[in-house]
Amino acid sequence: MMASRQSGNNAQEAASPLASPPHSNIASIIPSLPLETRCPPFPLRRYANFWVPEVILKADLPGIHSCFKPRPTDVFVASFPKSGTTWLKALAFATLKRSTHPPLDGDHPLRRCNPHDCVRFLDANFNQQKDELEALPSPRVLATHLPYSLLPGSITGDRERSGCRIVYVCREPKDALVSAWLFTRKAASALGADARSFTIQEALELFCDGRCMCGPQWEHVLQYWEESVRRPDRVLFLRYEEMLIDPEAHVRKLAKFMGCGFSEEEEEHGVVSAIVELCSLGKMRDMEVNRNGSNMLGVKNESYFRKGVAGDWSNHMTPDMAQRLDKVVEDALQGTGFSFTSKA
Ligand code: PAP
Repeated sequence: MMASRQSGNNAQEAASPLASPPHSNIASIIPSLPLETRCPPFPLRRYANFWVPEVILKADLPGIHSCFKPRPTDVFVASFPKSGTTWLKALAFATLKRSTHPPLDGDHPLRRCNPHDCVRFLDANFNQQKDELEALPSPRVLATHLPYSLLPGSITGDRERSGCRIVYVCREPKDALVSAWLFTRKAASALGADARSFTIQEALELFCDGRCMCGPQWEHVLQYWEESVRRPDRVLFLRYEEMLIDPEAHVRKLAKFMGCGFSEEEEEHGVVSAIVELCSLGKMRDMEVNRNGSNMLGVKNESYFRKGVAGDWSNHMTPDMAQRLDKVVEDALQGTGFSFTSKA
């Protein structure tokens, strides 16, 4: 297993003392951090080896580190963007809350709200929503796109003995890139950027360089994977492609991990398949709230539900482009024990 490798392409940036945690006083060092403005919709800064939206570094990260009070019962859905977050949010919420909200309930929150409204991102407007998060009843399901190394010790358990439970979903890099590129082109204007002319070639170059939201993607994945190997009782590592093949097995695994495994009676009553059905792409996409609603930033809920398959990259990338990214990822993962194609 790897320990503290340098990531990205600029060793000088990585070695800068300004670019390492701990995360106190981040706001004052932001102007000195490397800046990337070519990756819509947000300007990114390179901090502690990851390219993070400036807005998160300015407000959300300091807020989370100083004010967020995790509970031992909290479950975090963690992911690199466009890796299956929306689906995992829905599955985790439906599974953990099934005693108060049975999946067949016609008034289930997931039939009224988009999964991103049922399970909030900690790193999206944290300071504005912290009281709301505090008011949520336990057990809470929350979410983050932050790299593991940027989470406070109170969540990861470095400072307190138990820490929270984290469920991570990983996706094959080419599919994550294509999904992000298409989403950005569609949703960027709501986020204050015009990405209509953002080509897949540009997106690929930036992605290969790690210059995308919370990139490098493989480093993001690797951190959580390593932690899942080190502390399997605290970090569950799932793969989007495997979830697609057998969603029911993953829901059972998820429930067990969250400490709420299914009883024989629930199994007999088909609760697992009801959860899978409720959270399926087809069902979610057809719900009124997801067809016509939008989030507080103005991004349409429908943008979160596209094809939901493995291998769609081949419809948008040439074999040469795919080879380029595969090689970057293969080189970066050498000696780590992790692979996107096989169960490590
Ligand atoms: P986010 O990072 O903005 O939250 P995220 O949910 O991680 O996005 O990724 C979106 C992808 O998950 C989309 O993939 P695609 O672009 O390749 O199609 C989306 O279609 C897929 N997705 C959303 N909901 C589901 C679901 N219920 N089942 C399977 N895949 C889903």
